[in-house]
Amino acid sequence: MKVAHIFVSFLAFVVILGSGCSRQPSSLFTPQPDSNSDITPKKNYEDLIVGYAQLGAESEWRAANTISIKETAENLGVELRFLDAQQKQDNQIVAIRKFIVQKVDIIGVSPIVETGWEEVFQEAKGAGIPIILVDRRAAVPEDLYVSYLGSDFLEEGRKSARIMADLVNGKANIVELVGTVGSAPANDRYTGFREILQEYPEMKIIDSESGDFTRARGREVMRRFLQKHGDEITAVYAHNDDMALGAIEAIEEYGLKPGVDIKIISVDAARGAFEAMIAGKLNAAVECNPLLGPQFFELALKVVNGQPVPKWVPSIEGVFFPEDASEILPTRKY
Ligand code: GYE
Repeated sequence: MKVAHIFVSFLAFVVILGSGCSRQPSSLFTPQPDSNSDITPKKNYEDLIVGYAQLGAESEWRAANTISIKETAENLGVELRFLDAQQKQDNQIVAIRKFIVQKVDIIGVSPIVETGWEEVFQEAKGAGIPIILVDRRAAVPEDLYVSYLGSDFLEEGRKSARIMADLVNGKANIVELVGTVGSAPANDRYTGFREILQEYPEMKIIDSESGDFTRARGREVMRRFLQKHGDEITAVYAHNDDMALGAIEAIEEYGLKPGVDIKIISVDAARGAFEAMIAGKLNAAVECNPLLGPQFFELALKVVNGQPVPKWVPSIEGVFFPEDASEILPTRKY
C-alpha cells in the first residue's frame, strides 16, 4: 500500500514536471522541505483536527466516499468535523467559515461546482488554514489550495468514448446524461468524450442534458429523450452509474432492452453498475475510485507537518465489462 502511494506521488510529480507548468504553491502554504527526515513529525494523527465539507449524498459513489473518509478518521484517531452540504455550495461555504472560526488544522472540501470558491479559500489562507481539494477540483489560483486528490475526469471521458466506439463499431446516435452542471467531473467527462468522438464522424451525440448525478433525474431525462427521439437512440453515455441505472428503468418502461437495443456506458463502477452488467443491462463501467480516505489523511498530516506534497495526487482507475462482472463483484469495496 505504502509503496503504491509513493509510486502514485512520484508519478504525480513526473506528470507535473513534465507538463512544464510552474506549479509551485506559494506563500503561506509552501510546504517546507524536510531538511532532516529523522526529525519526529510535529503532529500525529491523534493530534489532527480536520474540517471536511462534503458536497452531499447524491450517489452510490458519494456514499462510499463519505464512509471512506469517516471510517479512516476513526481508525486513525483523527478528530473529524464533517458536514454534508446537501448539494448546496452555500452550505459548503458556511461550513468552511465555521471551520476557520474553530481553527481546525486543515480543511478538506469536495467542491460541488468549479467556480465561486476564491473568496472563502482566501479567508482560509488568511487564517493560515490549508485546504485540500478532495474528489473535485475548484477553479482557483493554485496558491489557494495545497493539493488536489482525485481522478482524471478528462481521461474517464476519453475512455468512455473509446469503449463506446468499440461497442457500436464507430456508428451510433448517442444521448448523454450529464452530471451536475458546472461540476469538475461533468465538465471534464463531457469534454474528454467529445475529444475522442472527433475521430468517429458516424458517432453523433443527438441529445445531452443534466441528470444531476442522481438516479431519479437520470430516469426522468431518459424518459424525455425517448419521447423525443424514440428508437433512433442507439447508445447512452451516462456521467455516473446512478443516472445510467435510472436510464435503464426508463428504457425498460419504454419497451426496449437496455444493453441490447441501446448500448450503455457509465462512469464510477460502483456495485449497482456491476449488478446491471451481470443482468446484461449495462455494457461497460469506467472506474472512478471513491475510497479516498486513507490518501486524504496521509496528505493532511504531511501538510500540517510542513512536508512537501504533490499538487495533484491522481487515483488509479480501470474499466470493467459484463464478461468479468460476476467474478469481480465480490472483490469490490463499493
Ligand atoms: O462520479 C458521481 C458523484 O465527483 C467523482 O460525483 C465524483 C462524482 C461521481 O455524484 O457519482
